[in-house]
Amino acid sequence: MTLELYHFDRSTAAQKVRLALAEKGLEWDGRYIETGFDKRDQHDPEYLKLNPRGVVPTLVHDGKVIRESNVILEYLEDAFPDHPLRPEDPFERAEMRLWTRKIDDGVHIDSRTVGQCIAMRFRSLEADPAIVEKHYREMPEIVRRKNDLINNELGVDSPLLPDAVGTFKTLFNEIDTTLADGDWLVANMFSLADISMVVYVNRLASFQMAPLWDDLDRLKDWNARIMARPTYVTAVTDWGDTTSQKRIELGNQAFPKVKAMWDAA
Ligand SMILES: N[C@@H](CCC(=O)N[C@@H](CS)C(=O)NCC(=O)O)C(=O)O
Repeated sequence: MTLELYHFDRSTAAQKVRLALAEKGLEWDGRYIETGFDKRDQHDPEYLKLNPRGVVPTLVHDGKVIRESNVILEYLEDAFPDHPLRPEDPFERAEMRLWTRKIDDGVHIDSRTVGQCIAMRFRSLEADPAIVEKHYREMPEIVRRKNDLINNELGVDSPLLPDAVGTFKTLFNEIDTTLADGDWLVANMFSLADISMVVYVNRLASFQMAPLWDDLDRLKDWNARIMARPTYVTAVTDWGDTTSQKRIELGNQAFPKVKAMWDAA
């Protein structure tokens, strides 16, 4: 049996899959996708055959290609039922899926907007404009391309940012409220719901935004519990991220404006 994962360090969508693989004790071979403007492996024609949207993760299980992180997570549950990360009960399973689908309903794209406006635009601003232009011309996903172009140009003044910040205020409050009923989001077990949400909390924290949710004690405790799991350390923390210093610097600069948006949301 072989499992190959196309991924990169700081990708939230890939972090979820690495975390599930670790929780399930599955061995996998990594295929690292370099997204720097000088490499752009995600737009390589060979990779686009596996993942036409030009994104990670992609899982290849014994030659079968599975895309979309939420689909991959459910596939792993179906193919490898040991160490379940999904409740048995149909109603609880439905509740779990209401959490995971939030990501595809907007959380992921809003996370990209927040990250791009606060910090990640620096990559485009510092690169050769001709290479950046080619990158966006070849980017298969139109929404991502359009949003990035606005966010790269305007940063924290992007008209897309206030709503994206509002998405996280609503989401993090919902997580905090739900945790009043137990340690985990669904069915008193660590599940795909927790895995799917926690990576976004830490994504925003990587941009120095954690003071925004300093009043959400249950969310903070839940986050700390997950980060203390040995699987989180190997699947997420140890992978680090090559842009962390820049994120800290630019995150601190952006904080007052983002806080004003959070307070107004
Ligand atoms: N809906 C997709 C989203 C995947 C996605 O956005 N991946 C990002 C990293 S988190 C990526 O590959 N970005 C590369 C790029 O935008 O060029 C999933 O859940 O698998």
